[in-house]
Order: sequence, then structure tokens, then C-alpha cells
Amino acid sequence: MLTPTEKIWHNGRFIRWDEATIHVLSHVVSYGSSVFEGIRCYSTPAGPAIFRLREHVRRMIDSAKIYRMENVGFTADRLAEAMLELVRVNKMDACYIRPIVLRGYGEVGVNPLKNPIDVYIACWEWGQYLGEEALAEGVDVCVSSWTRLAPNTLPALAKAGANYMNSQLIKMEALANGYSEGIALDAAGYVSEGSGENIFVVRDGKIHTPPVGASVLPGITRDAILTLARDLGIPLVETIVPREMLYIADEVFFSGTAAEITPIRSVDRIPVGKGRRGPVAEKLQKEFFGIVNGAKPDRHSWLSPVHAAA
Ligand code: PPE
Repeated sequence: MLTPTEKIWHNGRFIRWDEATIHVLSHVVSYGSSVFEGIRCYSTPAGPAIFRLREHVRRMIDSAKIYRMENVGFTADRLAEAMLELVRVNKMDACYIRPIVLRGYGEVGVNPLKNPIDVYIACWEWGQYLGEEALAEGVDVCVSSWTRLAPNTLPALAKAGANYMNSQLIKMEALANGYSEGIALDAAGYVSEGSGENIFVVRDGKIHTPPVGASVLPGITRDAILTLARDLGIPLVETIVPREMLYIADEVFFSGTAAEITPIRSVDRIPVGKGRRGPVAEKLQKEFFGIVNGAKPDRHSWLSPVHAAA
């Protein structure tokens, strides 16, 4: 269950958690008109630090632009500063930050343009996305009967609330059948992504991940893995991945802000490799967690410290 924090940021000021309510006839409720982000703040020896803050803010502004939300009303710098302030105001250490840009209350009807745009930013403590043991043990997943967003329907590069109706179908079906998560194929039948994660497949020491044209969200953790693989000298290609690659892979793993780097130990009840976390996922986890927890140097400037250096 969600544990409330003290404050939520709304259009430039802090309001109480319980005050952050919207009218039921707000445009977003009927028509799904929101874009949002999910960002993690990690605990480091130098205090809390937000992971890839600029990149998340940029993707949110990109998402808003795709949906013609021109007047988000705040610059990227202002939004980034608001998130740092929010973590400070709520006296949080490690937490998850959820900025949401939504079309609010005013008119009813598909045309969204006359409704105000509201920006909210909340944060709270969020633990392991796919269960306590997931990072070390891996998870059991299925290939979904639902297809990911087809090109030229809902834009996959936008992180829009409405996209998550498709994610919910994938997730609920997986849970109903006893899996932790579902992997969706794209409209051409190639591997796309999980309901809330990007996916990577390893065979013969080389990592494959679906390209941005395969209906995936351009994940910021995905991008971090591309960088870390290069740093570690692990070959990686962005390429079309046929479904059956999942079954014959040595390793498969998810990436995401919430899921971080989660190994997959079986797909459709077929064990992946040795049926547990593999060496490539483990190496990437070590590097990733080393950086975000402040144990290894932040060589790519991925962390924004919440408190000014003493
Ligand atoms: N694909 C989808 C569909 C997705 O929702 C996410 C993030 C990713 C890929 C990975 O992107 P990134 O976080 O930038 O590495 N999913 C977010 C939502 C989770 C939720 O249940 O809410 C997240 O991980 O924060």
C-alpha cells in the first residue's frame, strides 16, 4: 500500500497530500489525456540523489509535445528543481517520483484544447517492483496474447497515461495465469517490451534489445544499460528480436525505473538458460547499483544530489 508523504507539488506550489484531488469531469478521467514520468531517487553516502533527472524531464516534455500540450507552463529546469525541492520538503531519502501532466477540468468532449493543463509531482517510498526476490532470483513471465501499441495508433515514444490501458491488459492476463509479468510483441509479431519494462536477450555473450521502432518506450534505464554494456565491453545490438529467441536465449532480463534490472528465469514455463540469473545480468546489476548507491564513481553524471554539497 502507498504510504502518503507530506506534500505534493502542484503548478508551482506545495499542497498537502490529501489536497491533491481533481474533478471527476477533468478531461483526463474520460479521455486518458495525461503524460507522466517515473523517476527513482537513491540513497547515497552523500545523501539522496535523483537518477537521470534531466533525461526524465526531457522525455516528459517530449511526451507533452507529441500530444500538443504546448503550455506545460514550466521550463525543464524549473521542473527538475521542483523534484529536488519535493524530495527535500518531504524529507525523503530513497523514493520514487511521479510527475504527471494532465488535461484538467473545463470542457467535456474529445477536443482537449480548451482544458487547463495541470502539473503535479508526488513522491513516495517504493520497493521492489516485481517482488522481493526478483533481483537475485529472476521472475517467471509469459508472452502476452495482447500486442503492444501498433505504429500510428498510440505513439509509443510518449509516456502517456492512455498507453497503460494496454499495459494493464498485459499485466492482468499474466497475473491471472500465474506469471509475474507479460512480454508483449509488436504489431509485426516481434518482441517489444514488458507492461512496464524494456527487455534484453543474451545469446553467446551478445545482448540484443528491440529497437525504438518496435513500439517500445525509449527507456532511460535501457539507455543506461546500453552505456554500461559499452563500458564493460559487452557487445550489444538494437535489433528485431523474434519471439523464439526468448526460448533459446542464455539470459533474458527487464530494465525499468521501477524494475531496475530484473532477470527473467522462465518464459512460458520454458527455463531461460540455467533457469536463474545469468552472469551478464549480474554484471550489469553490480555496475548499475554500484553507481546509483554511490559506491562507484558517477562517471556519466547520472545523479543529481538533492542536498547541496556541504
Ligand atoms: N516500457 C514501459 C512500457 C514502461 O512503462 C517503462 C517504465 C519502461 C519501458 C522503462 O522505462 P524507464 O523507466 O525510463 O527505464 N515503467 C515505469 C512505470 C511503472 C509503473 O508501474 O508505474 C517505471 O518503471 O517507473
